[in-house]
Amino acid sequence: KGDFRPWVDQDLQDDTEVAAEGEDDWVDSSEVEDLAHVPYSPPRYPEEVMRQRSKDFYTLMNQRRSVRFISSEPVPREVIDNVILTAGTAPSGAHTEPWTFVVVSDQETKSQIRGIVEEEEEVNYRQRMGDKWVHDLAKFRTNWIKEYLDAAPYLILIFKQTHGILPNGKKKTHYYNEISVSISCGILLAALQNVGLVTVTSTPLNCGPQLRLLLKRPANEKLLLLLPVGYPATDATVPDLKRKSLNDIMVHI
Ligand code: IYR
Repeated sequence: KGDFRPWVDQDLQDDTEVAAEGEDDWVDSSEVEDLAHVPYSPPRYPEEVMRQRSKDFYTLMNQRRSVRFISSEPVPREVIDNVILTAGTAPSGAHTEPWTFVVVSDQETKSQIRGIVEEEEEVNYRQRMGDKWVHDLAKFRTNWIKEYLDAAPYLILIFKQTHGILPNGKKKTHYYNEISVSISCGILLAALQNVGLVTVTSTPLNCGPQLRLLLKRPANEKLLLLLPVGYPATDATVPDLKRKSLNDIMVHI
């Protein structure tokens, strides 16, 4: 399998299907409690306001770019807390909230993360990715040297929890954990854009297990994404990419 889809990290293998019946260390449905349903009325905007808000949000999000040159200038901790609270508002399978956001500001830990990622990425670029993949990335001028990993004031490592573990030790199925955490990552990116911070969605191939151990996370957590977060460096550049037009991304039936 790894031969055909080298960009799918072995370590990310989902174990939702492992949660089959018959194993008594998993919670069973007889233990489910009742839940009240309460009225819900979010704000409703007049059409003109909707039109304006849809444009304004698009304008904001269309300015988002993956930035690989991040300033070491400090960022208020409260802002990071709030963007992570925002990410945690994502919908999740059976409301299991199967995410862990590890925020790293400790300089020594950031350097250790950089060491692990650069060592693996060198092997990725030289061997695992293969000529075609490396060729497809050439125009982005990326390589295995990742200065942003110890320059950025914060690294946010997003782990998906393949299952939950209850106080009584029983395992809880985390349905759709990967798409749930992926959605929360999208919301996190929007929240960062909203406060004028930048990041790059890095997915360090083959680094998951080592980073999980470094950060002392349990075995049911798998690294999905690593986001270096900060202000853009004053001399930051980005590739001059264009986005597809509406007609190229939407079909209306
Ligand atoms: N993970 C590597 C390689 C890489 C892969 C893709 I697909 C990109 O869009 C960009 C980079 C790296 O971070 O350099």
